[in-house]
Amino acid sequence: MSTAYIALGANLGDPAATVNAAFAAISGLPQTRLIATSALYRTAPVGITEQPEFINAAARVDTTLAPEALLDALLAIEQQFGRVRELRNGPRTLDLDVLLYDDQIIDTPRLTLPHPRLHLRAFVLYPLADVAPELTIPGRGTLAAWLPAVANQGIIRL
Ligand code: PH2
Ligand code: MG
Ligand code: MG
Repeated sequence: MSTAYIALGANLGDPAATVNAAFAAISGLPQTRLIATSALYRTAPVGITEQPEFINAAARVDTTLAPEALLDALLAIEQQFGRVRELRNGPRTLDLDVLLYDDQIIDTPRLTLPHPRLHLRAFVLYPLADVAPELTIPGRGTLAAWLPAVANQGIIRL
């Protein structure tokens, strides 16, 4: 059994309802148990700033799906929620990213773990701290040590 952390993000439609429904969809994945869910956060868009605010959250799962199989399962959930890929980093009904899978370091065309920007983004770190306050990010030290640097990024815990 492995432990993985998943980031959830949405900023089209009813993002809070979508994120809650996505938690339920994740809990229904095969070979996977949903262990913990974070609070929902309202966050300022990072990257393309001219788009609606996001709702972000995180989940911890225990799974026997391999990393890329977990990724495929999450992309299928994105599809169920009507994700259309247009603009990179643009608005989306649902984004599900694998953040960490055990302490594995993976760099394939489809999947980079740990997620390369996770330690720089309040919208990832704060939800992740809810489900894994003691987390160490492989190659980057503790999650707690990165939090102060991103505290000014515009994030509200709902
Ligand atoms: N996702 C992005 C780009 N920018 N900004 C916020 N606040 N939340 C996100 O989930 C997000 C973003 C690309 O995945
Ligand atoms: Mg993303
Ligand atoms: Mg994504």
